[in-house]
Amino acid sequence: MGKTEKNYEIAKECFAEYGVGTDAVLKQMNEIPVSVHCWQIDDLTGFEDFDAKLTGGIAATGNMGGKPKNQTEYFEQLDEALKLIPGRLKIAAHAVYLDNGGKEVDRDQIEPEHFTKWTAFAKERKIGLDFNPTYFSHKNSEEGFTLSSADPFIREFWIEHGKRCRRIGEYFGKETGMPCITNHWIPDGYKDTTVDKLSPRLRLRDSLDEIFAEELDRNYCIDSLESKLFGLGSESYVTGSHEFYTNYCTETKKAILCMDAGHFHPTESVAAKISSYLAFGQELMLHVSRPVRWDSDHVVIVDEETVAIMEEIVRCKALERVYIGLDFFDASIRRVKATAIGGRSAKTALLKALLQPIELLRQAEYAGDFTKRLALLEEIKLLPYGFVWEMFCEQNECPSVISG
Ligand code: RNT
Ligand code: ZN
Repeated sequence: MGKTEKNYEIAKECFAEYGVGTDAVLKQMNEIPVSVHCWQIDDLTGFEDFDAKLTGGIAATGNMGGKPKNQTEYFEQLDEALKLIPGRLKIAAHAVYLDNGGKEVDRDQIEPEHFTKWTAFAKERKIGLDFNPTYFSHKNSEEGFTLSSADPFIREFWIEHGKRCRRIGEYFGKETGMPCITNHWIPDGYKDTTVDKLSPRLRLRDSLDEIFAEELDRNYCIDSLESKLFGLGSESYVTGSHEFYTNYCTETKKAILCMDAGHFHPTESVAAKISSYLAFGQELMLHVSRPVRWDSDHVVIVDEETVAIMEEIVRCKALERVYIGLDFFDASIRRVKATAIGGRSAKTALLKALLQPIELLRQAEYAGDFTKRLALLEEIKLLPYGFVWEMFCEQNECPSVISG
């Protein structure tokens, strides 16, 4: 027996004492996809223009070398990163990662044919695809407003973009045989105290109604709307707030809500919000990220909030209703490894959540034995999760450590 197998046997016994079956957990781990975002590899530059500037109140800070200079390098590096993340995956692409064949194709012109590299890449690796319209880094978003702009020309332009992106999402879904989550995030907002907070929201509502007017097959395209509290330059008012999208999704049922872990007040927890949506039969999309003091999009680590998010999904038996995606971009460390570290950490957090002794914890809680509940929650922190992780990596022919 090799070291991994020996260690795994020890872990198996330890978890069995708490009524947890590690074999079953490993099986589950192989079924749950994590959607790895495409944009950590190149600081969200995309393929429209390799000198493009990132705008919209988000920023990839740092100047680590090795950023891909063309599409070939980009896909090589993405592939390298994915090889370091064990288990089922999806890739979340963004509209600026189109292949325009060297000709200018504006955002209101994009078609599925510009994204065939993505479907080929995904099919070859048997992974799913998600999609994101890019409502930023463009001359028509420079005034700070897109779908909620007061300028009908600007609004129309972005509505057309949204409509086209949904069809690309549907194309992704059909090609991969897995639903594509098409996630809409807009940067719209004001830097300073805003007098009319209602009009932009009414315009956003109308724009979304237009974008979603075309009914698409839910087996291929599921739309999500990503809320936000503030951005750089939109500190005081964001049109697409959490409340706005929560209400839009509930009332229209045209889209599901996307919660990004960095888009709330620093003491708010996404984990704490999940069950309130599930109580009303809603599905959710998540952008697992790591805000450090603000929406800084640091690489995901196995921190308390990430584990809490995964625990909540598992405890609510909502693995089929909550879609797990990643969102971070850090240009101060090596980008391929950054993608891999974040992906692995999200999966580690998921593994920890699946290995919790839910039955024991529930029993203690229902019996009103809160002392036992607390004791258990503390004890299990020291169980040998790493040994199960090693086995998970081995089964997926993936290195169990990547620091070397
Ligand atoms: C921005 C949102 C959004 C973006 C991506 C690139 O605050 O989190 O999800 O990070 O679309
Ligand atoms: Zn996000």
